[in-house]
Amino acid sequence: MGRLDFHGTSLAISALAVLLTITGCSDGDSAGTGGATVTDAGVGGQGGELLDASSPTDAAGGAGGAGGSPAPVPPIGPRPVAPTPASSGTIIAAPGGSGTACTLAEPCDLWEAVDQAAAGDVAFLRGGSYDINDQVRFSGDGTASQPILFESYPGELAILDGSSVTIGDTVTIRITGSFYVLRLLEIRNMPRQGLLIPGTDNLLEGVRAHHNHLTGFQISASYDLPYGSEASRNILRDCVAHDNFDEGYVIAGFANGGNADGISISNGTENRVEHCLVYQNSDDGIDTWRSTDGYVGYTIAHSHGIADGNANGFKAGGLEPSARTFVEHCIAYGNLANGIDFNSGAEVVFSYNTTFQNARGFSLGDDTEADHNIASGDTNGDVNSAGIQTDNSWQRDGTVEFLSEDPTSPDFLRPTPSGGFADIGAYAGL
Ligand SMILES: [Ca+2]
Ligand SMILES: [Ca+2]
Repeated sequence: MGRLDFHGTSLAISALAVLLTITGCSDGDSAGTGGATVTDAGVGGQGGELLDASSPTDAAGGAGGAGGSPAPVPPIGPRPVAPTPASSGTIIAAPGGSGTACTLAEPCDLWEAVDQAAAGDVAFLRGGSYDINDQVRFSGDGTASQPILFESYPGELAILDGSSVTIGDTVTIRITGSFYVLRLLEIRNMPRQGLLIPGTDNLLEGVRAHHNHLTGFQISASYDLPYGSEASRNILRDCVAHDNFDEGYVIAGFANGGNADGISISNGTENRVEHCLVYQNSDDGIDTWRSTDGYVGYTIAHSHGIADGNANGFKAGGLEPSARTFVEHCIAYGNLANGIDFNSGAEVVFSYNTTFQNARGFSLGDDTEADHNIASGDTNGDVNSAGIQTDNSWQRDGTVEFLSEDPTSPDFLRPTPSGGFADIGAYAGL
């Protein structure tokens, strides 16, 4: 089965355009394509050149289109992420960097910057593509007040690209340490996961992972209990994961599409996904598998399911001890299986979400709580007959009408004000 092209990817591109508009750079793959296949044409060819701010031109959705007025901040999905001021930089790396000075005049390479960065450092990566042909290990420890920050140099875009490594190779980018902050970076074409996070208390903001050969962002360490000392309390905020896929490979750990999610929280506790966008990954959008007390909010998942992928938008649990995943103000549409699925997680809560045109809207277990959700146009029905269901759209009279069913519209899946459903679903109160 090919990629599901559900209304194209213009909503995603629109959100990304907002992101890039604010950061003042464009990676060149959003402009004018409009289709399902995002090819990154042009980025590689630019080598180490600085990416230029002149063409955040996609304009999908028309937000901020003509007069240069700022695009409205979307209440759900990625929001603009403001760059850290250049004057804060303490370490500078560049694609062609060398030596150990790590200054603007003499930038070092990525690995030297990673080695040198300690609590309180601000490491800027100059724009361009970094060939990730060796392990990258963020293994230090920052603190809550003095994190270790890595970010694209203001106005530029640093791309960590694994395409020179054979698919299935074990070269990875990992955060094994704690209190790292990674902002405004792009990670693509890695031979397995885009970014692995076995560490704790890290923050990703405005990071984009795509076309990696397993999951885009995976928080994962061991399944040993009690959870908390690894793979815990990490936050992904305003991040995008798309077109991560593992179909067609016969390699241990790959599953012909079935193991590449947008964001996986495989174990650990109290991890959070906020205001993210995931689409066209081969397995699920967001999968909290065997984690506990996870939070997923204000996030969009669409068009999942390629080859043998499970094809859920949000999968809120899995094997024991998975429990208490909380999903609120999220939108799932165009996924080939369930929009939002408890997947045998214990004590899962789905509150104020909207599903649209998935196979089924919601899949609940006996102890799942589902309240104030909207399901519409899901071909196999709104919900199964299980769980604790309170004031959801299917429990009300009438039919949900939306202001728009066009993903490029800012009113996509927002209920009509007087239709009797505006007080529930993902947009309630927003
Ligand atoms: Ca799977
Ligand atoms: Ca999965």
